[in-house]
Amino acid sequence: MEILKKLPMPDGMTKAEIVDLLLHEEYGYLPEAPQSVVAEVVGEEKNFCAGKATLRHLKLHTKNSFGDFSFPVFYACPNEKNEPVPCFIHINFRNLVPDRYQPTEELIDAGFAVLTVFYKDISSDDGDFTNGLAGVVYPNGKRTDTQCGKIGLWAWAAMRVMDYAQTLPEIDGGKISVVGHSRLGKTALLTGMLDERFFCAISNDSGCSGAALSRENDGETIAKIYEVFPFWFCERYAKYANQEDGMPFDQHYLIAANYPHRVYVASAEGDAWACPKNEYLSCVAASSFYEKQGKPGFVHPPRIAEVGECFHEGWIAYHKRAGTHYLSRDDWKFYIDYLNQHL
Ligand code: GTR
Repeated sequence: MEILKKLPMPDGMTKAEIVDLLLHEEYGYLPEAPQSVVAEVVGEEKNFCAGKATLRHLKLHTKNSFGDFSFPVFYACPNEKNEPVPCFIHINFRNLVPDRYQPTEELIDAGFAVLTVFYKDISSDDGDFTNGLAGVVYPNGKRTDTQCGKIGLWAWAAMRVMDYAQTLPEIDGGKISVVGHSRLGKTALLTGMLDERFFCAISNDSGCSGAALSRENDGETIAKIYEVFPFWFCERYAKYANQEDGMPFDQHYLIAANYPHRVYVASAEGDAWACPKNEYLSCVAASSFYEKQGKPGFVHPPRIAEVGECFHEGWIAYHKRAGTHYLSRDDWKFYIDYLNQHL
């Protein structure tokens, strides 16, 4: 816990200042919000999950000042409901429903709807900025050093799914959470920071440049992530490689800037690359920002979490499960428990 004394703290800053710092230095500025978002139903299965749900294949058409962009979305919603249901927006690694990272029938059984966006339908996971949304935003495939990388583009799409979710009468617009795993957990936290409509942003094993503090990280470092995945971030982020100690922020700023809604960080014990200790300490360090605004922050014991523990009392929540890097049913159970406790 010694590291906590060495961290810069966002407590004297406004949320807008934190957002600007993180966009300018790490993720880059996103394209502006669209003028309109219209959904086209491409396919429908009314008896999905033994008749418990309806699954729709949608195409979301966005009209923007920089150009139009359309992308597919899957939407599964319980058929039986007495009132508008809570919902997940899941930014996923595959365009499958269900998927090993998305146990859709269990989510339906728990009373949740789920909207899924496949990240590569937005733009490829590489340094090519000429395809998908990147190709529309960056017509010659070139960015300035503060324009966003792929994480920002994926987050932009998740917000468009949120725009659509807000129009659905069967969904409770105040009970929508965004969730993603690993690089898409980083994306979920960025989405949560930029979009105050969410109930909770959920980061599953997001690690370096996601939930985990960069200072004294035992797993992935900024130098390592930027060497392999420079296109996830804005180009200015490069200058922090091996310069963590002098950084004017750390990843707890991203957790803190999820205020005014809730934020959930999950770690896996066997996921050393994501540094579970630093994911936990980031929650600890972000707590005072929430507390200053009069919300309970991270309610936790004065030590590092043990395997199997969850801390679900505060507006910052955390669990550490056994096993490796994965978005498992065990993680979803923890999320559903937390949301049911507070929704
Ligand atoms: C790794 C990367 C991590 C994490 C992971 C993933 O290779 O170094 O930061 O994002 O990929 O997204 O699965």
